[in-house]
Amino acid sequence: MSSSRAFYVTTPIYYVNDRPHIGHCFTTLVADAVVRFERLLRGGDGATFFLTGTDEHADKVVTSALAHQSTPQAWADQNAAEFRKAFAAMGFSPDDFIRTSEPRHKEKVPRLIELMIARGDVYRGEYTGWYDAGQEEYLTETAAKEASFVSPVTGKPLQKRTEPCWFFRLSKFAAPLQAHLEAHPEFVRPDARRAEVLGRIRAGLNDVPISRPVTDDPATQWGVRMPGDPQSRVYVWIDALFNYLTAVDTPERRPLWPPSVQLLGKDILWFHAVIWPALLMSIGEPLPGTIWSHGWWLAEGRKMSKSLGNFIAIEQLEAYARRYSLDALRWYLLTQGPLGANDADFVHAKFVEAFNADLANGIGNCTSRVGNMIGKYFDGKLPVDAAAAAKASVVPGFDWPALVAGAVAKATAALRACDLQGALAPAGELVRAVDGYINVTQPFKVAKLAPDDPAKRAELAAILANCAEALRVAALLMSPAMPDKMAQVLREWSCVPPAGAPLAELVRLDGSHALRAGTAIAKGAILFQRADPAEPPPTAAGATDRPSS
Ligand code: ME8
Repeated sequence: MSSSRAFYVTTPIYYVNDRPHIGHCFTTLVADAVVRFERLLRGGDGATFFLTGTDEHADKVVTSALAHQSTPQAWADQNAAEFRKAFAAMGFSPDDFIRTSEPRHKEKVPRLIELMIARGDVYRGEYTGWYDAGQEEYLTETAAKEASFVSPVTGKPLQKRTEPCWFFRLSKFAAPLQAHLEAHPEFVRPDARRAEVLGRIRAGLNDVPISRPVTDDPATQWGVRMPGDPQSRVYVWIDALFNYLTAVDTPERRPLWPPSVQLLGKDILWFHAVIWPALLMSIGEPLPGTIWSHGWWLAEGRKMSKSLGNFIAIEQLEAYARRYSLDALRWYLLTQGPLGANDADFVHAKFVEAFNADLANGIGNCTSRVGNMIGKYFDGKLPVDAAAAAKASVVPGFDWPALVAGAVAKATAALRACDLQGALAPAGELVRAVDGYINVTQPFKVAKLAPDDPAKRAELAAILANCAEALRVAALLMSPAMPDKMAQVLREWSCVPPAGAPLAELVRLDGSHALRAGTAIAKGAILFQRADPAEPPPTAAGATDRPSS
């Protein structure tokens, strides 16, 4: 993630045949936290832009619409609204939500394809292959054979089909793609995925079909027509990938291009790490900085699927948010989720464990301890400048300016390396250091001597100011994951950062944002109440049989 230019992050655009579930919310949450972190780092210095949206021209949208006595557009409207609602409930802050059925997108796709035709990269031919109707994807002869001619995803038989078709000359881009991946290790994250993609590119790339025929079947009439060929429509994947470009193809937004980070699940890595950059090379556009592909959320150890009916639905996430707070849910998903190459299981016991350890007994308990002591011993006012306290109270092992600067540097470096869990971890380390410091310095004992001893009173003041300042920075570093709860702490401690100040400025001890003597530190409401591990998982009260595919 480069810091010099605008920061543009995208999520996949989601199919609207179905309603949102944990997977869709997770990728979008990661994007939300990453962009909030970038805003924090940059302050007002340089724009950030966060795009999400829906992919609407899939055949399965038509099938699903017809099954519900609806039209594709009405069905897409209804489900796109469900995605917007779910994303609002998760506290996401996208700058735009693109739908591929919108004119701003539909009108641009044929122009981009015309450009590829003019370059000789798109040509007419005939395609015979094994079609996976559920996935709307052709499998190569080898892949179909390996899968025993049934869909590896749905288990339904593959269909052998021959159809007139437009092809994209993907083979032409094998060498430049390979060179790009070799020269830019950051282009595909994590590394295991990059190795996978490189291996496949080195084995050679075939040209790929990018159109589907239009027939009397209503399912084939939904979608964007190939330019100059009303009998063909653009394959939904090509239509969908272009959304990242069409959304910012306006004079004001053009400087955002290309995306800094594109987030997606491992299921669609091939389209994003191979087809997408090849399309961009063909139309002469610069490539995105990083394609970041995460693993799967599993439910009780199993892949979530329609046939198993074990999707963790938005209603269940909402039940967790109601019971433990939205920020606790965000924290769990982000810190225990499948951000790297591995999958992660959604397990209630693990949720409660992380909730108690990191939140109730962690940042929650620590801010309340420090707030209470400042309340009790100093009338709720910080007794001394944090900068002076750092010099006054030198305890072996607790060099606060170094600990705080180290946490900020570690978080920043991790974020730049697309390691969000690494970026969130240093805040927790700071909280643990504050707990350790309280154990060593024992402010409650110092307080007993303070009334008669000015030196002890100064010591107590310095201890508490050091704690408060470290926790202020911890709250800032946790705020991309938990915007509401951390804003609550910063409000109660009268240190809400001014808009536009970059993190480096906010955390400088000798700067104007460090805590000052006299700052009101309210005891505040309990942030996270410890949870009983024996309590059953919250249930989606009032979950009804809402329309789905
Ligand atoms: O593929 N765990 O849309 P889609 C984690 N429209 N993430 C998951 C997940 C899980 N179990 N299940 C889904 C499409 N996801 C296309 C994309 S982009 C130009 C077109 C997330 O609705 C993950 O990000 O099937 C995955 O890549 C995406 O949802 C697939 O969403």
